[in-house]
Amino acid sequence: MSTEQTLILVKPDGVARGLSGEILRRIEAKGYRVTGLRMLTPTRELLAAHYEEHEGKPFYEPLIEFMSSGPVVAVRAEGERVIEGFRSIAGATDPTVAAPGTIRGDLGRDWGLAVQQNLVHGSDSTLSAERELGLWFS
Ligand code: DAT
Ligand code: MG
Repeated sequence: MSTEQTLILVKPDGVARGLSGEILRRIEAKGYRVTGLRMLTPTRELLAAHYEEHEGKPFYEPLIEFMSSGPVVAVRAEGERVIEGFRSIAGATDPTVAAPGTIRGDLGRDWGLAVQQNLVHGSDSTLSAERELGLWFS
């Protein structure tokens, strides 16, 4: 009915663990189309804009630190309801309780750190998808 685009990030933990291919595989196996792909180590400026909603939260600094610690893979994916659909295959934010079958549930766990290293980011609404795609794929 309405084709959407979303921003997906394979976070530094996912890239470092060699899981980029597996995560891209799951996106494509679900039937979504990858329409943009880039690898970069994000600046703090880019991450501050990306995570502006979390500024001031206790995990904010560790989050920026972690996300700028190495390369990420930024993915623009397209499909019907892809925003909701990718959040569903990503699983819950906390990888310890993310359902088996999801990316975070199958491949992630708690590493005892101040920030949850949970392998992927996915936009959570049409508004944030538009905003985030503008930041990462301008
Ligand atoms: P999501 O990535 O599922 O959209 P979010 O937007 O609420 O979750 O948070 C952004 C990231 O910040 C999340 O992927 C991991 C980290 N984070 C969120 N809540 C946290 C918490 N309570 N403790 C540690 N890290 C957290
Ligand atoms: Mg979020």
